[in-house]
Amino acid sequence: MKYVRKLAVITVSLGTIPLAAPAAYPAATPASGVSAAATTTVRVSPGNRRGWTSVAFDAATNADLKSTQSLVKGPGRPALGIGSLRYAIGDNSNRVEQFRTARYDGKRLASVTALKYSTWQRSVDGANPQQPVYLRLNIDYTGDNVMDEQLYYIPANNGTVLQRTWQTWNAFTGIWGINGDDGPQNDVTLTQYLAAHPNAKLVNNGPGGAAGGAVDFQVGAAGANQQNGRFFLDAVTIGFSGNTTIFNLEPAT
Ligand SMILES: [Ca+2]
Ligand SMILES: [Ca+2]
Repeated sequence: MKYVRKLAVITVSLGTIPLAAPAAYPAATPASGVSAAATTTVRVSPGNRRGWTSVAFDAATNADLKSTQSLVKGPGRPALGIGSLRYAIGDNSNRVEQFRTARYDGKRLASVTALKYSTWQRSVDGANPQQPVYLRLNIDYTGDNVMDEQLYYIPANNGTVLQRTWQTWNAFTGIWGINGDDGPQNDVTLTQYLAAHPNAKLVNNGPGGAAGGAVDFQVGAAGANQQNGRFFLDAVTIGFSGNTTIFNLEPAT
């Protein structure tokens, strides 16, 4: 059941952005136990998935399905490296394919400083243009570690979707649906969401997939928009408190 939650538009700061020390002064040394902001690129491959799992379920029956996902070469020139994660959806428009991780569970939404990813997709039967992989975050805002809402970043609400073309989506600065996709007019920014739920944090589990995790790049359950299509994901970029990890999805070598 979709519903629309009205959120006050209040500007709040999404975390603290460290300022660079003036050139004339020596750079401050981080306090013990505090790591300096950094960006790290890691390779996700069949032999080392870095905490990411591929699961699938049927949205109509809630039955687990065998995932169709695989790490493959291409298509075209991926955002990073030579490959990407491939999802396949056939005739069953209730199939939901999830690429999830629990590695960020428990972290505060307010400390997110980067959320970005790249997509490519095509229709198999040519009947309908396909929509890109979307991003779902499971949120607890009451502090009991039980999910209250889900935030959905839907690329089509954030720009023009192209077929058979790599595109990069900046979900951190984009607009999000609450508990589904009610169109861009009802979406909120993370800043707006945090104004209403300042203690929001990422939480396991949410519907679908015994092996869960709050951060989930998924396809499916989108009617003809994600049916009989092939979908690809790469360059998943996630940052908290200025520390950013770029996951380069790659096939086995
Ligand atoms: Ca790649
Ligand atoms: Ca809760």
